[in-house]
Amino acid sequence: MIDRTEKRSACHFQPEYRHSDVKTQDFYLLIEPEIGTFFRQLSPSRSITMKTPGQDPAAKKFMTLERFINEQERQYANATGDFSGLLHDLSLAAKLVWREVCKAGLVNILGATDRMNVSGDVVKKLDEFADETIYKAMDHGGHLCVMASEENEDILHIPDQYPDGKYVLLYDPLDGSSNIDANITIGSIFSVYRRLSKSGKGTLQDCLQPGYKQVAAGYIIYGSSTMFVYSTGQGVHGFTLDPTVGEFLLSHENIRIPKKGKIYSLNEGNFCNWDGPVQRYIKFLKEQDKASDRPYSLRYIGTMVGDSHRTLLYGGIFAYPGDLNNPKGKLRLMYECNPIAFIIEQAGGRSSDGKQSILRVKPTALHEHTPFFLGSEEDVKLCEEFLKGKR
Ligand code: AHM
Ligand code: MG
Repeated sequence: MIDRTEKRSACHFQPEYRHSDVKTQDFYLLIEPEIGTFFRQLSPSRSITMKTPGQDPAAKKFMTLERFINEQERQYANATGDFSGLLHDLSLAAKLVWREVCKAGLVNILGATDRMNVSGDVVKKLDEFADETIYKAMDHGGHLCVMASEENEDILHIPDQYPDGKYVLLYDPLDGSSNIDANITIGSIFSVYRRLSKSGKGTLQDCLQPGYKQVAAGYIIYGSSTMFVYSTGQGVHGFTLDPTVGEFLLSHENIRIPKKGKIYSLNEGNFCNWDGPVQRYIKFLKEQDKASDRPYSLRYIGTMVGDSHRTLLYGGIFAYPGDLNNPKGKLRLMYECNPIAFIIEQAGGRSSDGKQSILRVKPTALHEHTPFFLGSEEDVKLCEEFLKGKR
């Protein structure tokens, strides 16, 4: 098991910019204007008047992510605020990663480090930054008892000095890492479960829960704009980051995926290695037939968050099937497929491993892979018929 407590000295929360400070009883809150967030700073000796940059009164009328989370919480009489606190921490983590993603072309964080992650991919520096940042943004809130990240082989414990909470967080810190150097959309993905163990440190079993048990899931997409899309099981909501005020603002309320689309999305370069049913399905999508709106268009970014986000909004199907080289495909059940499947199903779509909903798959290992099909209900159903040999 990995104990990351010792890494706290390298904490990224030390603010690099001090545009304004405000004094409270025995500590200062330093505002980080780029992400509109206050950080606690101990042992100050001077008192300075607060000047908050970018404070636009008009922005108050907008629904921020924070306000949305709080208003959702108020609907639950017994809510402790724990879950909302967890989501607030995640939105801060998102802004910290976003800030670095925006600077990726300017500072020396591009390029590969010389080590591989547990799936054998070369780890980019930005992946490491995102991985550590999310961990450090989430480790101290008292909401989580354990975490697991796609970049780390084993579960990640909460440092001893912080309380253990009742939730479990799994995350892919930076999905689509091979696209970083080309300035193409990338994303972060998260998945939240309630713990199974009673108390103390969380365990591997707390992490290995099927996707239908997720209490929340979502992703942050760093594209032409940055969005935070999430669901707590009550629909899917999207918030677009307004960088001038450092807030995610509600831009896509209650997203519903079209029942049927006209786009397919997968790495067709693997065609020769697919089995017959997958090949037949893709050939079918490319045939000419006006009645069924074929041929479909092909779109493929190679970042699952980006391809899934487009599928969520426009409909159609995204897939990463198994092939001769990788019978279970490339995508990871716990970090990539489950959270995205939760979002798509919440939006009225469908997910599948070819036989059943992704959310029903019983996990056996943290980093296991699975064939993955998701998208509009009609498209995924039809695909499943091909996969089951019915077409
Ligand atoms: P990553 O987590 O290392 O970025 O890899 C996952 C990515 C997915 O985002 C994407 O769907 C897939 O790999 C693309 O794979 P391929 O290059 O084989 O098409
Ligand atoms: Mg990934």
